[in-house]
Amino acid sequence: MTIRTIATTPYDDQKPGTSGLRKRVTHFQQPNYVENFIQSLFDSLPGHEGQTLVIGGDGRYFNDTVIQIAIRMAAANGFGKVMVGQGGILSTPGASHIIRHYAAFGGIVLSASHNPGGPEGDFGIKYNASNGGPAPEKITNAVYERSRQITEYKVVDTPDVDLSALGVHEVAGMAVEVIDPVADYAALMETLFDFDAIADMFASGFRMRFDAMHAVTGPYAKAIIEGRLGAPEGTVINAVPLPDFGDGHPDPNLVYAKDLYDLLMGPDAPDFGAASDGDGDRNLIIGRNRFVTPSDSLALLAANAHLAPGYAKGIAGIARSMPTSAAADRVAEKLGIEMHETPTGWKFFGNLLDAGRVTICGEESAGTGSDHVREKDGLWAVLLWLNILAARKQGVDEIVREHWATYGRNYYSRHDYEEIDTAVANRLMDDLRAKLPELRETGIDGREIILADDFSYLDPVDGSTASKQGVRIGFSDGTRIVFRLSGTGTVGATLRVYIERYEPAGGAHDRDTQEALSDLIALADRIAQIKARTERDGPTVVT
Ligand code: G16
Repeated sequence: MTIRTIATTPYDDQKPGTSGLRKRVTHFQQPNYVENFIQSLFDSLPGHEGQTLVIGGDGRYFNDTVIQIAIRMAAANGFGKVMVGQGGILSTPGASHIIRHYAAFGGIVLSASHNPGGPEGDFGIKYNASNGGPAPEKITNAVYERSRQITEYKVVDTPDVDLSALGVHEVAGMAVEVIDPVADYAALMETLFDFDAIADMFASGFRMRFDAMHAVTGPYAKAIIEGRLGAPEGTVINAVPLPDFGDGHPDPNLVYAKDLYDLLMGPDAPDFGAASDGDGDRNLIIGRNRFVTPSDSLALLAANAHLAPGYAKGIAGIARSMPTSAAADRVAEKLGIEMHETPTGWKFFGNLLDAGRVTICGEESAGTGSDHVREKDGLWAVLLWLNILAARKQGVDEIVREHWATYGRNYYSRHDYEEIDTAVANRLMDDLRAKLPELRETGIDGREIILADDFSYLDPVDGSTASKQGVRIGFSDGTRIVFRLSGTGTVGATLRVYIERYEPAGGAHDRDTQEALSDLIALADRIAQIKARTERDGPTVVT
């Protein structure tokens, strides 16, 4: 089989964001756009020849086309083997596990996460390294530099590989193994959690609904929750991954999973509701009459992890992204373990996990995970919750209240202003940065400001740094407002405003969140002039 070298010209916008390269499908469909990016990636991975590459995606529109391109280019670029999920399916945590389990060189995961799919929707390509985690900035920066200079790419001319059945194929001398996307992952979960105790709970009438949102978690949740744990059929809904996610928005939050929320708040609510996103790394947790914020969920999972067999010996430490509430910090303090605050992006947890300094990580953006893989893991979070419910024999609401009674409550909300003009957004952030010295000096409304900076991170493991990671304004009572621009949007800019107030143990823990934060929300607008500058009446999404 001859390797063809095709001439190409660079694109100037292939800079990976918070999690890989994400753009509209139509953008990816430009001539050689996909090929340029994949070749730039392979060119930035010294030593890949003869090695194993894992490929899979969340099943969204264009997944199948790009998988075939990636296989042909992997063969032309000298990889020894490709492992690909049956039907092209691999969840993000599933891919992370496969890379680690089979000691692969790395993996390509095709997903735009929770963004909508379909011909007019979004697509994405990200690379995970041999530890199973998202490529660190050292690699993504190299890929971007390469993409600006690329002049040719390599490919072999072969027919599409049949991905519909398990088995091994050969493409120009390279083995392509089509693997079961679920089996290894399900086996891993069984080593971490007390499946017998959870199965007993279901057998005694515990009711749950899991909404897979027509995305990648469907087959995983069906096999584990209904299959191995014996939950009644119908517990997992929207379980077949569809290229356009059933025309939905596979983002498990209170806006896009409103039906689930309404069910859990309604008269015949099941005991537990959960959902995951497009590629299976995010989670939504709702108990009967109790939504659990991702920040609280991280704290609760960390505080109770020892109840699951995989964490019975305790956890080494916790890490959270900077905008995530400080609820987990209080748990780490009580447990006497390390606590780390990192920039937004799961890639920043990798070194801490590899070094064994933290066991559990989490983010306000509905992601929690542990050292079992190097990605956040939606189903893992759901299973740990189920394990805790089975062990404590209490409902979600009761567990959450007890947690607040012990540690205090961090009222927390995120307000997103989506698709605003990029120049307006950048100016807003620049002006905010310029104001910080004055705010530090004078405070605001008679309140003392103890922290006003643009977050920088020094990785304690490899000494790398990341700057301009979000503006933080903190008050002495634990109140905090954070402003940053999203790194995952595909059109314009998204401004995220994170608002947090701490109410100590013994305080009022039953207030409505938006009401409890209303003065801070108004203050955030005054500080950054959001409404005036964006010409919006309010945020697009409140979570
Ligand atoms: C990705 C990253 C997360 C990050 C989230 C939101 O998640 O992996 O670490 O918290 O994006 O990022 P941003 O605030 O920059 O939009 P996912 O689930 O989209 O891959």
